[in-house]
Amino acid sequence: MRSITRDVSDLVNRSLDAHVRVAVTGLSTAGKTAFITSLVNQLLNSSTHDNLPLLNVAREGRLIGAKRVPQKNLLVPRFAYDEAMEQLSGETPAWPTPTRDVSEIRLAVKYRPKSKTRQLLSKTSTLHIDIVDYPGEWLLDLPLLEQDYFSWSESQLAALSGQRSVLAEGWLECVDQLDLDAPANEAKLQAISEAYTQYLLDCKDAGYHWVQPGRFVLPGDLKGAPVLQFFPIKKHDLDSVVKGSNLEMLLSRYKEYQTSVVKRFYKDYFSSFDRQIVLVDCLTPLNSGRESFQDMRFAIEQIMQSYRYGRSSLLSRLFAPKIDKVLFAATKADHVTPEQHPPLVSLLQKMVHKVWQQAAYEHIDMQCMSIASIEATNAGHVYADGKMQSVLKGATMQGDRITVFPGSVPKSLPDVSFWHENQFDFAAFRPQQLDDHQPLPHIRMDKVIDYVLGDKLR
Ligand SMILES: Nc1nc2c(ncn2[C@@H]2O[C@H](COP(=O)(O)OP(=O)(O)OP(=O)(O)O)[C@@H](O)[C@H]2O)c(=O)[nH]1
Ligand SMILES: [Mg+2]
Repeated sequence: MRSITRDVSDLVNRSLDAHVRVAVTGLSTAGKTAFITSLVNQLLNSSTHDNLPLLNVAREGRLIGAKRVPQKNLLVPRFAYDEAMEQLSGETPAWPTPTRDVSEIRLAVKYRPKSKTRQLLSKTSTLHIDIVDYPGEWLLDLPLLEQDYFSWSESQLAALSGQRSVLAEGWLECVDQLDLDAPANEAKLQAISEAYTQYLLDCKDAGYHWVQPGRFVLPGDLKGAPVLQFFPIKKHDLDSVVKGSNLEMLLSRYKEYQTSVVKRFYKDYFSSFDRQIVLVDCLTPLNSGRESFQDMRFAIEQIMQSYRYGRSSLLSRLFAPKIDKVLFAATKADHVTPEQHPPLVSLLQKMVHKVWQQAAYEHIDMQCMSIASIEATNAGHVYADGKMQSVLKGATMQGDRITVFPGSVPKSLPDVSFWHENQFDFAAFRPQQLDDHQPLPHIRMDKVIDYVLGDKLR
């Protein structure tokens, strides 16, 4: 009899258990690896520490604990949590190594349900969470699906202004020398593609964020594959493509890129996500100046196109997207003093405003927050020039202790005069030394978890 009761209870339990796929993205160095490391660390520590006061399920005493479980998707590399923690907790704490590809990790979170009906069915429930890390650069490729090779080439050439045009000189010269109608020469096409890829990498190094095609700079497992060997060309007549020519090969590679790289990503990954976190580092571009900031803003606008899926949108025509909540988080908030956090959120809101309105219309819930996944500084006050001044204390990457006021964050999109008048100096900090078995110090990770997962933990 008892075993039947247990069987029934197991069955009910299983049907109550839920599963959610949370995707984390952002342009490179936005803070994805630090964020996921902290997210996992906070949940794993939730049973033994009071580290998530703003998370309702924890505050209400219903959160039992979390553990790691083997991921279900065996084709995707594992997120390197242990390696990241090892680096952060070393004698000289270091930031986790930059990553280049998609990866994932799975957690099981056990909790006591809140609703009376659910309580009657089972005392505890488990939420399985897949957390997926993928480069935001891949989302910059969405417009490629609606462009043919010639219009894409045109858009690439049209973007060659400012420093980009200087960086592009090398590959443009190679393209000039290529006879598009000559028989296909794979070695030649490879050499020009390499020069073009180098130009894209140089753009990234120069602080540009809108760098497309995204896979050229972050190829993942496609490194060296011919599908990444094409480049924009100057005008050519569409009707006169010679069979077996260089042009024909370029056209077919572009098509293959659209189908097996861009479309495949949206169909295989993007379509499986339930919730999306987009991390944005607003502070580094503010540090780097106007061109870098404008470019980042443009890239974020492009990224947001992937969340505009009205019924007639490109993505809805490809598959049924199911992301119903998107969180935009301004990362590294510990780089500025606490009273700068509201302007930082306001700045991010202004950046995403246009698409936000549209998303609300399509019933996708969006939020903006400022966070520090791993807090590397301590905020305090000093008395200077006859008044109290808000400051940050931390260690530089070289390990020197410093006390600084890094500057004010503009609460709306900065105009031209702003760049003349303001001096930003957001220094990079080394992670703080961790006390044994203490969770990673953070700012508002609990608020993030509550927004993204709170409704699944009721
Ligand atoms: N102070 C502070 N710095 C951070 C925080 N998160 C990230 N950083 C800094 O930003 C750098 C990049 O963070 P990552 O987490 O590696 O960023 P990513 O988006 O995974 O970058 P890629 O893997 O290169 O795409 C780190 O090396 C840190 O220097 C944070 O919460 N606080
Ligand atoms: Mg990373």
